[in-house]
Amino acid sequence: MGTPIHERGYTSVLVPYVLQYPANTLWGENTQRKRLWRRWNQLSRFQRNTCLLFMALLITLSILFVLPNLPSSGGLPAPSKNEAAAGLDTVQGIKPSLDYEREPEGPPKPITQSRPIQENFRPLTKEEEDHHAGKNEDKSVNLPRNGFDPLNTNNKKIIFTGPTNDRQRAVVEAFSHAWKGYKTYAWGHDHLKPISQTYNDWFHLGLTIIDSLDTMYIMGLTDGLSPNTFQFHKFLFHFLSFQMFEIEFNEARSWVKDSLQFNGNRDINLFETTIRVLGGLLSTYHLSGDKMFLDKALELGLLLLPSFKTSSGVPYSDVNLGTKKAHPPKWNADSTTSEVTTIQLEFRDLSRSTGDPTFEELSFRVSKFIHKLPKTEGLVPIFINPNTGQFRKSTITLGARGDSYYEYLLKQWIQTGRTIDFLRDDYNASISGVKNLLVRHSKPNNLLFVGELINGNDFKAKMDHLLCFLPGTLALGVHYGMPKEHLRLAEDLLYTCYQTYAAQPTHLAPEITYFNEDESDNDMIVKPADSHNLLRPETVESLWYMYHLTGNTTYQDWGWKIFQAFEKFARVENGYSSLGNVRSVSEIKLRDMMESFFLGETLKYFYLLFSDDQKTLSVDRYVLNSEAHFFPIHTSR
Ligand code: DMJ
Repeated sequence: MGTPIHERGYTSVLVPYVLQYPANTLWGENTQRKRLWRRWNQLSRFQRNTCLLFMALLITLSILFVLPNLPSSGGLPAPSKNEAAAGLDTVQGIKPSLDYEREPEGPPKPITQSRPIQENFRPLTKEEEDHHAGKNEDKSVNLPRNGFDPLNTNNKKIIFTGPTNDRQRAVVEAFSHAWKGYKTYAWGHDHLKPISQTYNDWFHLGLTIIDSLDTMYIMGLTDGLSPNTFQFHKFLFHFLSFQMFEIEFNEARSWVKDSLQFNGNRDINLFETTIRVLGGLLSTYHLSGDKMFLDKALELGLLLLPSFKTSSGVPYSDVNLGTKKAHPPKWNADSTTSEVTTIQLEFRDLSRSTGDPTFEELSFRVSKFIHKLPKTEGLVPIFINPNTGQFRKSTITLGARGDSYYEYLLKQWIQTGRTIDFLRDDYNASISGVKNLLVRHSKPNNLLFVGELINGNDFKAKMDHLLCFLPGTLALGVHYGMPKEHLRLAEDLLYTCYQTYAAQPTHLAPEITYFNEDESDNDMIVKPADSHNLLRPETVESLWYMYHLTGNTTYQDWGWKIFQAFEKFARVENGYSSLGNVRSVSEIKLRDMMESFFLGETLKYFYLLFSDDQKTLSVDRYVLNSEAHFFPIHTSR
């Protein structure tokens, strides 16, 4: 069902009554034509002139914008069949009907494969086989000094024409709803608090705007008069329906250009700022080709460099933008392992995009340093001291504080054209460690889960929602030639991740789930203190990777169920809110917070998951950072 236009945040323009008739009634019948003519004559001269002015403006704009976009002049792609059938409604959101139902109870069912899952995994090239056989040596980093890798063709601007099906349109509508709330109550601040109609600031960097830039770009929310992004059919649609243009991307761009400031006496977290802000700016630069975003990224990158001034080279967690000094967090002398190892994709990309090797050299030194430290079957503790450079005896987990260490081993290897062998080897060793030490099965339904080693020793059957990034990363690895058995692990684990949603009455997952290994009725246990949902992306992220790489539409259907649950329980009048309790539909206890990653990641992954086009943003062309921002894959180390 279509959403009424007045609910969608457009500004209506008052027009003479005569122009408010639907077009087909207006021009259809003879009698109506006469009536129209009579009404026209009843208008004052001013009203008639205003109408004529509108027509003249329309004709002028048509000439200006239609001609350059005709196919012969290499114009923009024509709207797809679906768009045309939907009446040019690529920006007209459709609110999903909430046919939400509780997932039936019962033992896990195997995924219905639409085709054998391995079919989509391409065979390795000779060069890749040599790498996997360890035939190529690891040589020192060799950066192209002129910025872009000459063999990489991914720096061209891409034009996105908007959603092509109802599920995607529903996601865009959700984005527009969230954006409208953010704009109204939190513009320029980090996060929206949609219930209290105010904002939250963490680093004072407008996190939601920057995290959302490439989402808006990919969703085609780029209408307006910018010659770079103008799409005539959307313009005409808006013009004829007397609405102002939706120009989300352009207004965000203006804010970044004119209002984003990286100064002031305030601490920012190196990791969070890198994945959200540096990542968001660089990704938008690569997709849009707009150098302003690269300039801003460079400005920020330079301010982050003091973090690396430690005796080991392992960075401190925080840096002060005013004093330009870095330091550990107040509560801990150590840095977090996943944080210091989840900045390399972004820093390398900044180096290669600007031609300044400093960023890549400093950040990659951390990876090389950690590569040499002793590990437990490839697994690492969650804390590391930046002064001694040694791990502190602490928990081993692929959940909070451990997760993206493993993710970036694989993704750095892919980003550098699969040329740096120790990254691949450490990744493979860690997945073997996961299988040997952390994978177990619950009772009574045999759900596969990945637990933790407390203090590096004691197994705990606890799994963070954050860990649900792992099926996607495993599938990506198999696509690039990692052992095929990793895919079975990915399938089983993603099934469990989905069950953490489906088992709850809200169909939304809690932050942490415990698994039962003894005889009991329930495989999963959720403690009251862990029963919140922060609108996190990880399960949807893995659903996208698995659909993207296997073509199995079951993953889309699971994603749609989750999306509907967000619509039903997290959507509020002014945006989306995290929930305090997913275990009860009557007591969800809204927490009044919409984190930037809901727009930057969760809605983006939904949009990608439901996309009819899995080629333009393929994992063969881009590697996505930990915050779902896109980086081109290079062909050299
Ligand atoms: C995001 O900021 C990133 O995905 C990060 O890697 C982990 N946490 C949040 C989302 O849950």
